[in-house]
Amino acid sequence: MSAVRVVCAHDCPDMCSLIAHVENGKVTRVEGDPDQPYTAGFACAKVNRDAELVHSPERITTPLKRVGPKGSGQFQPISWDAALDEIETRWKAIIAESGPLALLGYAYSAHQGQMNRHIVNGLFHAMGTSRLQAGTVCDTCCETAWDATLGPVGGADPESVVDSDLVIAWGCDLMAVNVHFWAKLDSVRKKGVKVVVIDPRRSRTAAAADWHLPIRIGTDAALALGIVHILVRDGLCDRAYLAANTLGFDQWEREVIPGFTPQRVSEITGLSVADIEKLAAMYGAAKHSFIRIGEGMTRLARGGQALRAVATLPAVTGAYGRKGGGALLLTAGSMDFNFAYIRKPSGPATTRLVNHSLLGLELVRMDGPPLRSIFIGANNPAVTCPDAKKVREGLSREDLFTVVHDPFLTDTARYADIVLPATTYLETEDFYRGYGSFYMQFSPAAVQPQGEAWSNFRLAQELARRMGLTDAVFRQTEREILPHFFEGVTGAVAKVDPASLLDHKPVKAAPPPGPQEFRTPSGKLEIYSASLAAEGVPPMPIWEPDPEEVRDAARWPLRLLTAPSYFQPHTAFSGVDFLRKREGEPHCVIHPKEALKRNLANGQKVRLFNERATIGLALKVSDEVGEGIILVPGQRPDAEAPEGTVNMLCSDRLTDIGEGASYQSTFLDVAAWEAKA
Ligand SMILES: Nc1nc2c(c(=O)[nH]1)N[C@H]1C(S)=C(S)[C@@H](COP(=O)(O)OP(=O)(O)OC[C@H]3O[C@@H](n4cnc5c(=O)[nH]c(N)nc54)[C@H](O)[C@@H]3O)O[C@H]1N2
Ligand SMILES: Nc1nc2c(c(=O)[nH]1)N[C@H]1C(S)=C(S)[C@@H](COP(=O)(O)OP(=O)(O)OC[C@H]3O[C@@H](n4cnc5c(=O)[nH]c(N)nc54)[C@H](O)[C@@H]3O)O[C@H]1N2
Ligand code: SF4
Ligand SMILES: [Mo]
Repeated sequence: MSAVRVVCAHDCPDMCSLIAHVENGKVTRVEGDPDQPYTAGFACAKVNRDAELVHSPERITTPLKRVGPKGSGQFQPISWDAALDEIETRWKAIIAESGPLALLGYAYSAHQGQMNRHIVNGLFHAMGTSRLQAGTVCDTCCETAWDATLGPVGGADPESVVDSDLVIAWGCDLMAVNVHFWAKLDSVRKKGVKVVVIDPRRSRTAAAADWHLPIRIGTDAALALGIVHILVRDGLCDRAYLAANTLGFDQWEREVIPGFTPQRVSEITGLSVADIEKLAAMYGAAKHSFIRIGEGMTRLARGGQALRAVATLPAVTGAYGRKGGGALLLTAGSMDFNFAYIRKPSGPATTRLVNHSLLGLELVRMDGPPLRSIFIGANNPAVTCPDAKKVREGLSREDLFTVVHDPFLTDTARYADIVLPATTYLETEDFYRGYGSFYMQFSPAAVQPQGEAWSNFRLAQELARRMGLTDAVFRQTEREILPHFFEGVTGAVAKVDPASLLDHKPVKAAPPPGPQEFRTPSGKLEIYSASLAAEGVPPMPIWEPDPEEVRDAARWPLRLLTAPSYFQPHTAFSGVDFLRKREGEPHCVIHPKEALKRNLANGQKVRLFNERATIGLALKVSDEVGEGIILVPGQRPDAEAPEGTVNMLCSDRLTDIGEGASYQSTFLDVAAWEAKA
């Protein structure tokens, strides 16, 4: 029996250090590593079961070749050699006939190790194919909006929250997605510091906080502007900080802020004038306020404006300049590694891009050349992409040669011509850096690859060899690549010797304590953004009604709220039976009054429908959400639900900033399953 110090590779801001207990080549148990100060010796409820993920009986053990219609899931086992020979032959023929743009590489974040995450994209970069505009389903809206405001720089250190005097979880369900930050708040709250949650639903975090403001979906910019209105009115702005560190405050104060009176903000957000006043007074009185900004509130049509408005608040009170103050969206911007070494080896600097959200459309529409082959790794777009029906239509094309690399036979893999068995992270060596903390760590594999599984790393290197690529990164080991990540780096990371990471211990590399850095063109926090103005986006944070949303809201009585689920984040844990049961049947939640209107009862099977699709889920009736909302936690595979999956209802419309997915600009209705037309 041995205990191996590893890192959790799931897509999560915390980046826990873990101990994997191994016996006879099997992982028997995974637990938190007590030697990592931030993640502090505990793993979340999901990862506590990762031994069951690695050894799930549902894993694919050999390569598979399709023998039935696309989507049917009929496959027969083949050897790795046969699978790779077929891929090589088909790709070489397609490139000879149509050029490399006819191929699309599609890999994203399910393995957070920087080698296994990026080497697949590096392969397609070097091949000069069409490439994925990665992250649009997730964080490109909030990240681009943050960058337009503060520049490409990390936010506050989550560990600095011990010095805060007010904490706001703004659209962030900490207990689900950032549980170690939540744990940090224990000691802070003992000192009497209040935790406020701004979220349309009473999440577990909201229920456990000091105060929950159930804001209307998509109105956060208005609330932030209303707070600024009151801070200006009551003389609570830090004028010296604003003058020295921001751009455009005067114009914003003159042209935008006057329109956001408490009365108008109350009408927009659904919050009372008294609550808006109270929140602004609390925020104005606090000197070291910390806002943890979630991504959820930016996954809608005007999400970029919401992010910009909220991220500007700490500048108005000067909290960005003080210990324990500021805002945290992501930290990754301040850990400047040279990941281009693996992500962008040789190959053209620019190429044709495919947005995740438009995958279905582009598979059908793209021309000159059309897409003739797609490789999908570490992604389940048939479930997690908006307009999932269109994704499936695209993947159903008989003339599309589809390769899927995954540990499990996902809904996406069912459309593949060739399925390749992937390892899980506990079978890989890799280098990690957090996106919600400032730690880095080099992790060994806990066990050998199970069955015939190959890591992303091994597969990309073998495909590179077969396709005749000569970049060094496709021949080097993980340990040989590691020092290249540190080439030319600046800031705190530059002080770390990569060789010191080989003992597998976590290393912190936070920016030195001090005021929040801004990396915009002006070097200041840009309330007025010339780059947004040039793109035709309102250059100062503002809330405006969205005409398409207004139109759809008139047609459909409910608005979709989509939020991470506790035990089934996206689909990466759907191979763990215990966690599927723990999460329960795929379901939706509506307020008792909405249930009464439709004569629906708790636990019954319902259909959710709009102009795009009809899906079936179980119904939970609860005042966890207000009227006019239907909450669907997580995104679950079709087979687990009565019918379909939530993203079949969502449009592929892109957000105002960063071309992100707009799941929550979805309007629909619900009825008894039997009422199915
Ligand atoms: N358990 C678990 N952990 C996860 C994930 C998961 O699915 N489950 N996902 C992982 C991934 S891929 C990511 S990107 C990260 C981040 O995960 P995110 O998906 O960004 O999660 P949150 O930041 O919590 O944002 C969701 C919260 O925002 C609220 N919300 C939705 N709309 C609005 C709105 O208009 N206004 C306001 N104020 N709030 C709103 C929702 O009710 C919900 O509580 O977490 C990662 N960790
Ligand atoms: N309605 C709605 N949809 C959403 C969201 C939402 O809030 N609402 N959130 C969006 C967000 S934030 C994100 S990030 C996306 C996530 O969407 P996806 O990126 O599709 O994530 P998963 O569903 O977890 O699928 C990851 C797949 O990778 C596989 N995998 C795990 N480890 C490895 C590995 O090492 N190698 C390979 N090859 N495969 C591996 C898993 O088995 C799984 O099938 O979903 C988005 N979809
Ligand atoms: S909290 Fe996040 S990083 Fe930690 S074990 Fe769970 S999924 Fe992994
Ligand atoms: Mo994400």
